[in-house]
Amino acid sequence: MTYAGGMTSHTLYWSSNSCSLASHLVMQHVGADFNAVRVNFAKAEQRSPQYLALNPKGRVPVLVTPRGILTETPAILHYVAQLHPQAGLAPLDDPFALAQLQAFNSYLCSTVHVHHAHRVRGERWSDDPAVVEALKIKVTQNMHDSFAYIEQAYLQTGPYVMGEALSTGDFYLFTLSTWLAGDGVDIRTLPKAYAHQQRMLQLPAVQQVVALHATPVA
Ligand SMILES: N[C@@H](CCC(=O)N[C@@H](CS)C(=O)NCC(=O)O)C(=O)O
Repeated sequence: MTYAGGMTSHTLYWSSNSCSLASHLVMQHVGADFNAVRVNFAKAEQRSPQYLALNPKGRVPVLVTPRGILTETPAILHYVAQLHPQAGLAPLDDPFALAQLQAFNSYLCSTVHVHHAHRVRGERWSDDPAVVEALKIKVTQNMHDSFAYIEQAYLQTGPYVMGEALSTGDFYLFTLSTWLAGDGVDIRTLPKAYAHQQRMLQLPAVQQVVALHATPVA
């Protein structure tokens, strides 16, 4: 990981197989001018003194902006949508629809992501190896049920989370859908979520960033 100097442009810190994919996808899709810095989790770079000086949370994503850093995926997604209104990734002039989108992104962040973390980050909740193992027990069920809820509540009327309009929520949902196989959920058993994932994979920005995230760490 090489640290970006200066604060004159936007720099996204990302890691493969992480929620930072959502921010990366949205920034690429809107054509944002930004630098991208890969953080190597295998080397625990997110816990290095240099990284903790940037983000004391020790997590990705981090977006370095001219006014300071931003963390938390929903905040970054909304910031990018606001800076690039022409991309139409959020209903910026409709308070209710915007609140609906914020609710969706908050659900992914505070609930679905946390279900997944019980499989891969159990040590956050306990130092006891038996407890860490036990925390994995309901991951498959919880991830399945969350995506089944999303299908029923969001993917009934249109191909996208917000119906006919592509939004930040679609890139975020796509990101979490890439975790399902590892969490023991076959996405093909969730036909609307599967169709959504396949539709998102048609977008050039998704293809480019997914390919980048799949490259081995140097
Ligand atoms: N609520 C945060 C969660 C950030 C987060 O947990 N990121 C994970 C990757 S998905 C991470 O950096 N994990 C590193 C670690 O736990 O050491 C967000 O949505 O941005």
